[in-house]
Amino acid sequence: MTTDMNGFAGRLKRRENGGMISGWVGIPDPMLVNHLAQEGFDTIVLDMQHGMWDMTSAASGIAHVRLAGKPAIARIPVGDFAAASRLLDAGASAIIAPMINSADDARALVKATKYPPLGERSWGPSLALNHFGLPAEDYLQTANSLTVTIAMVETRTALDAIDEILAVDGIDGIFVGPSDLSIALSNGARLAPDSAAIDQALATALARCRAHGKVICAFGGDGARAGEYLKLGLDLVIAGTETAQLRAGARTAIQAARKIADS
Ligand code: 3PY
Ligand code: MG
Repeated sequence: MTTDMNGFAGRLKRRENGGMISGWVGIPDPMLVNHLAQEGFDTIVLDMQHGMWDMTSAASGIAHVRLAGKPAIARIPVGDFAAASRLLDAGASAIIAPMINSADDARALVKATKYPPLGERSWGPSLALNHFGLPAEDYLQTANSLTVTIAMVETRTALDAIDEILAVDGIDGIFVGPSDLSIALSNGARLAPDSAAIDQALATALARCRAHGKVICAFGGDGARAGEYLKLGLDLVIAGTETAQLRAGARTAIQAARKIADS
């Protein structure tokens, strides 16, 4: 299957086909993401915050996602805006930045991910030119709209500042992290990503994103949760991690084998 990889940002913003479903991979193996990208995912996120990707493996992972005809997204470690810029240079179509709690955080993110006049991204998109198939001048003129900058909202502070974060020029949207948000909203008492408190926060975040004309994404622990998010109107959702999907697939195969053997 091939998609228009360079059209990713436009398709995301238009919410084509009722929203996107993305893979989510923490195991730093480019071949693994290439396999996963053969499935019906619209894109794959390489998670550098809690996953084990380093810059070299991530650059290779981005190439292997694109080799499967899909655009790649990278989630950077907290506050590592220099990594955001390098990942865009390596050909990432979007950056997800965790723990963006204020307009100042959002501006720092934009500074690293958008060329002037929006930011101060430094020039050097060596692999991105190859992957996007664009001459340097065309990449310079279009990169700010071809790539997507997404701020994670996953604390009480961020939720309170959501309008200020969304108002920052160059922030294309937000990504709700329901695990951290549930911990924050309960003052550390609960890990409850599927709770009513999170549903309420998601509804608020969705309304604010729509008011600002920006995209909203969220992490879903499994396919059912991802489906609920899409039904709610989110633009890009995660349907669980690669490890959860791998282990669920193994469990299903073992159960199927035992069921027939024991019948
Ligand atoms: C969260 O739920 O806190 C996330 O960061 C998603 O991985
Ligand atoms: Mg988080």
